[in-house]
Amino acid sequence: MNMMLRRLSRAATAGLVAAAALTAAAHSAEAADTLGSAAAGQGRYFGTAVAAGHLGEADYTATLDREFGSVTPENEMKWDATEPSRGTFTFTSADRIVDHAQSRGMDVRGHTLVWHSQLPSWVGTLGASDLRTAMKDHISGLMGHYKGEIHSWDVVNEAFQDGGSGARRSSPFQDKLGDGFIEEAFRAARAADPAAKLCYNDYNTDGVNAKSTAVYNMVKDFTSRGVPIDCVGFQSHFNSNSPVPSDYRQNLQRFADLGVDVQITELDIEGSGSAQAADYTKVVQACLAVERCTGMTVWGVTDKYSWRSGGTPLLFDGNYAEKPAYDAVLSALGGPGGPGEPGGPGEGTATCTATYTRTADWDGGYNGEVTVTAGSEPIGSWTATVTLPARQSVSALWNGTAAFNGNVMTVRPSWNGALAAGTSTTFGFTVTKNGSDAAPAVGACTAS
Ligand code: G2I
Repeated sequence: MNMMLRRLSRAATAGLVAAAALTAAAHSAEAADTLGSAAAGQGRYFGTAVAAGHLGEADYTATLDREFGSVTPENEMKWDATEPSRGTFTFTSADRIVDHAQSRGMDVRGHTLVWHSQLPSWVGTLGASDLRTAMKDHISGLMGHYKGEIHSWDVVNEAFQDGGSGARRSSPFQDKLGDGFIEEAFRAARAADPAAKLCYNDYNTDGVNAKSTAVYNMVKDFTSRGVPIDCVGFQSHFNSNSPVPSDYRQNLQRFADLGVDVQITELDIEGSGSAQAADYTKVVQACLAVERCTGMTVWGVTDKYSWRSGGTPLLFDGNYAEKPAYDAVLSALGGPGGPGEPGGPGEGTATCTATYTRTADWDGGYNGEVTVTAGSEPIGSWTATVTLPARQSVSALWNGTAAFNGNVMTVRPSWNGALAAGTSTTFGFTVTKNGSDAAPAVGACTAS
């Protein structure tokens, strides 16, 4: 309620109070037939990056307003856009986006306060003491202007290097203030807007790797010492060089287990057709499988304005037509065309097969692996049964979740439910033999 009151107080100056209140109510009453409303039905937000310069384009704005529940200014809140010279703040473009969002009942993510890129040159000329003051002034100036109006802020963006070192990236902040600049930024951010969730945001941290582990260790240190941090943003810019990692969900979960929210902040996946759709489904399913994954943002409305436009990585094509990836996301969010829904997988045509192999064997046990392959239709999810011989028991299972009924193990996917036509995934398990070396029987695979 406080947030609503503060939000309306800035909107009131633009004469938007009534419109904001009315459309917010209308928004929440919508059926789950858009990305935003379907995600809301799962307790998540579904957002997009927005560029102020496109808001005058009718198709752009119609698509934005219809589909999305949250917006992130793509460039308009960055340091070069908001404080081009020291102490002089300009909010015109960012205000356009925030006012538009509020008038349609959408929430706003703030991106980004402290980043080595899109940094005006004056920042790099400052000595350490001045730089510290300028960083805190930037945080309080920008966050203060939108106090109570931003659900989550990317306080620090991309502060870690790629590669295996786990080191911090060189920047004026890192080079002059040392590792502590991140903590100082988060403390200043909490003071500037206590209602906003404070996020650390980065890329190539989507799977478990050296970079994400370095971020993980920082977040763990922050939470153990009471440094204010509420969320971690996973940019999730994917393509063939950087595919959706197989341990995406596990990585989100390990951060969530530290006691912070996780958000998918800049999602785009280069590609087209059913392969792109299947990748999007994996991402949505991963978020939905992690209770503290509070929402997803795609990095733009239409392929034609994407920073990677050549890779057609978004949900709407250049004519604002819904792509297969759009249908897949809506379906994964439980909207029309979802598993078992009219037109969705499981309506009657989707099939899968399951085949078993013993992959390791030792005196007291063995490892089994089941390969699940989709038939000629894409599937949203699958179920496979494994019947164990008498005396055997399962001591571990991976890439699936199991329910037991006597010696029958029913396995459903963990992150790997969505399969494009003809493609496969595997799950594995370790069995304790208890004196029986017989093979388990794998029953029929059911697709949905
Ligand atoms: O690079 C993709 C994203 C990676 N994570 C942080 C995000 O903030 C970043 O977004 C992109 C924007 O999508 C681009 O639109 O950040 C780029 C800059 O680092 C943005 O590109 C810039 C161009 O480089 C400028 O020439 C242009 O003036 O967009 C500016 C505004 O259109």
